[in-house]
Amino acid sequence: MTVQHGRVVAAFSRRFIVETENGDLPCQVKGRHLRVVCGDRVEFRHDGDGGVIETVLPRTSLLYRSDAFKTKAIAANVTQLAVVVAARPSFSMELVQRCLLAAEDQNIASLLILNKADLPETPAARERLNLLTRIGYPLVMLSALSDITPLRPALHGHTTLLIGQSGMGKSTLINALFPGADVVTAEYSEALDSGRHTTTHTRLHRLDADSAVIDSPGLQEFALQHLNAHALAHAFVEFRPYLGQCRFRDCQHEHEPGCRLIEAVTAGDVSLARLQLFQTLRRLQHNASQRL
Ligand SMILES: Nc1nc2c(ncn2[C@@H]2O[C@H](COP(=O)(O)OP(=O)(O)OP(=O)(O)O)[C@@H](O)[C@H]2O)c(=O)[nH]1
Ligand SMILES: [Mg+2]
Ligand SMILES: [Zn+2]
Repeated sequence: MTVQHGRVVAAFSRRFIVETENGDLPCQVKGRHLRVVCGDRVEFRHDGDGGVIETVLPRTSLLYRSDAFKTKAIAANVTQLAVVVAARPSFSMELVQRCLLAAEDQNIASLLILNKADLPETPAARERLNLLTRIGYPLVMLSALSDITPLRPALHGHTTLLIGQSGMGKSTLINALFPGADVVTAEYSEALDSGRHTTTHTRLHRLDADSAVIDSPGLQEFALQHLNAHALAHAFVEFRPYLGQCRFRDCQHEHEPGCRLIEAVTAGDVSLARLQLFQTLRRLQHNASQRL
């Protein structure tokens, strides 16, 4: 059997579904060391009713989150991250920003989706996002239950990963985009169990030859231990013009004299909330690296 090319559309622990020229094929992986992630482009061979993945082709990006103990790959070859939020249940601005920082580190474009625009609390949620729209992140406001046309142009030509807390409506968006997908969605009930999420696997859905959208399980945390202080600072896009300009080469942007970032905050060109988030994350990162 000859080697064929395909794309991994779903990854379970050791089983995968690969999109091939002739439809979806259940696959296993050859050997124990090959790490395969949803979105990977692979070489596989047919084997009985299924296939065996033999090679993972070079990735253009690998999005992962980590803590001090482990890293967990979410998806490969993503070209755009869409962070989905809604007015209800309430969302964490810090979590949204952590997702954006991870994307910046991988040079992945990002966009914000404010879903459930039908909810009366939406203007207040929109206001909270000003911190990010002000520095250039595009925002699409829509209601997945009624009309997703505002999102379509943003998806064209991209592999877009939908990410966000549970209950924001990621799977509802998938169902609106892919009428045949029939993904399970559910009312989010904090009273029932705050740790619950409806989607349990990452899944790639093909929109057209050049575009795909990936659904992922709701996030409760998104650690960034894999970013060192330098990478972290560069992931704050609006910091970039000031980096390397401080008086001290090893400036931590805390209270050093001649810190260009602190000056930018004083001048109102960088928001204090963003510098504070940087400082919080840098300290977390520093403490974790001391422990290892
Ligand atoms: N009012 C309103 N409700 C919505 C909208 N979109 C989704 N919902 C509801 O929000 C709830 C959660 O939707 P899901 O699509 O399951 O959320 P999810 O982000 O996929 O959640 P996880 O899979 O747990 O991460 C469901 O009850 C949806 O019907 C919307 O535009 N307006
Ligand atoms: Mg879901
Ligand atoms: Zn500085």
